Amino acid sequence: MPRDPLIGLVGKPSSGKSTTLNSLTDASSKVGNFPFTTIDPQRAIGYLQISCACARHNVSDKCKPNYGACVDGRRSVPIELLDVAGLVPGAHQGKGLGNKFLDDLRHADALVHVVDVSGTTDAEGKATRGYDPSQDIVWLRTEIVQWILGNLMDKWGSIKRRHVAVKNTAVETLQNQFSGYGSTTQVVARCLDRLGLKEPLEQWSNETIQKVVNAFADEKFPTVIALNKIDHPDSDKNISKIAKSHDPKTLVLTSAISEVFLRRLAKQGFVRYVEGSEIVDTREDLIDEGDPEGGGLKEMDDKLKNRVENLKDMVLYRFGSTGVVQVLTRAAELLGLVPVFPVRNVHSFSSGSTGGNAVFRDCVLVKKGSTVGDVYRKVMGDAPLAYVETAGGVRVSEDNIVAVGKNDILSFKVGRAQDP
Ligand SMILES: Nc1nc2c(ncn2[C@@H]2O[C@H](COP(=O)(O)OP(=O)(O)OP(=O)(O)O)[C@@H](O)[C@H]2O)c(=O)[nH]1
Ligand SMILES: [Mg+2]
Repeated sequence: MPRDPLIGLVGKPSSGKSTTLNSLTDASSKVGNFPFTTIDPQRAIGYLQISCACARHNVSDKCKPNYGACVDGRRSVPIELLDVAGLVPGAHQGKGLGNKFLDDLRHADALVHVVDVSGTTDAEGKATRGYDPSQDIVWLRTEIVQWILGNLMDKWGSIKRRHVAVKNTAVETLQNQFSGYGSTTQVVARCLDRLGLKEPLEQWSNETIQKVVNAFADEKFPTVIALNKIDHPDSDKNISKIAKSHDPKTLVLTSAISEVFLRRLAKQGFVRYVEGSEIVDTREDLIDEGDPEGGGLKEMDDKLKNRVENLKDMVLYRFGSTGVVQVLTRAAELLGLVPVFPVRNVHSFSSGSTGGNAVFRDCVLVKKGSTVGDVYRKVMGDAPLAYVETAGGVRVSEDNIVAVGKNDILSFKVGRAQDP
């Protein structure tokens, strides 16, 4: 059965992984229904913001998610996050938490590399000044590639012999080795296609094997680079340097500590804050705008007011937001996640008995290329399926691909008969 997507946060000690995780998981200032946040110290539920199907059907006023929240068509969908601590240069040789760290990674579908872009921590996470954070991007990637490569090369002799003896294809042989990383035949096939290798596997040079492992790392661990601590005055020059040499699609600028701070202030009733946005209103702001009650917000002392003003100037007005919400959006884009809305009734979008006339109670995230049948098995397990309908009462087949706006609202009719 297809698993739920999992996003792993990686990075050296003190880069801000746990702060980022906390900033994304404490969603208690929002309206809605949040039955869980932290599962254990390493795993937590974050909230991915998507456009909800309720918006395009003009039923946002009736949208009531079972999990997460939906405000005017912006929906927060739970997604699982993993804090993978203990990575330092040399981890693949057992330094730091070494292989234990790397084994945790196997379950991740995408990675967020949290980089301390202020340069105030060295490669081991110790306090310093003027460290070049672009080095972290290089060594972390190298660790992952070396880890996969090392595991493969340990056994390459016998892998080759078996490959020849049982006359497997290169895809079959590699998938046997990579299945432990949660790989699939399709992933391995895509890597080999992209490389267009001519020689048979048993003649691959070390250089070729390295190319294959690199391509596999790209496919299996698409990575968002979160340049964190942008609130620090040393960050600017490092950001410009990294921006010159990296694909902008993979970079997000973040201040995790600012997001944690703003969400806490909102929870305590000092500000109104739209998570992930640049909008922070204080009591005075709202009074100025003509609400004599100031939105019912509490008065802040001067020290707190200054901190909020500072944060606006250093982070929100300069960068547009604290960036952490975009981290998940970007990871979801790299993975091509598609939100699918299972409903009982494809005309009213309700869920039948539960929830009255509330619409779009459920939303599941599936990877791009998933079929209607994949979604069915994820939602309903192996119960027999009679037929499936999408919006407008149109029948769809199990083999149809789901995509945003297409076959993404589904009603599964359980039963044996193929025709009603
Ligand atoms: N200025 C600034 N400091 C931050 C930011 N995010 C985190 N920090 C600080 O950096 C330090 C390390 O943050 P953590 O979140 O504990 O780092 P970590 O990556 O989880 O570290 P390990 O658990 O040791 O691997 C803490 O003192 C945080 O307050 C940020 O956006 N800006
Ligand atoms: Mg931590």
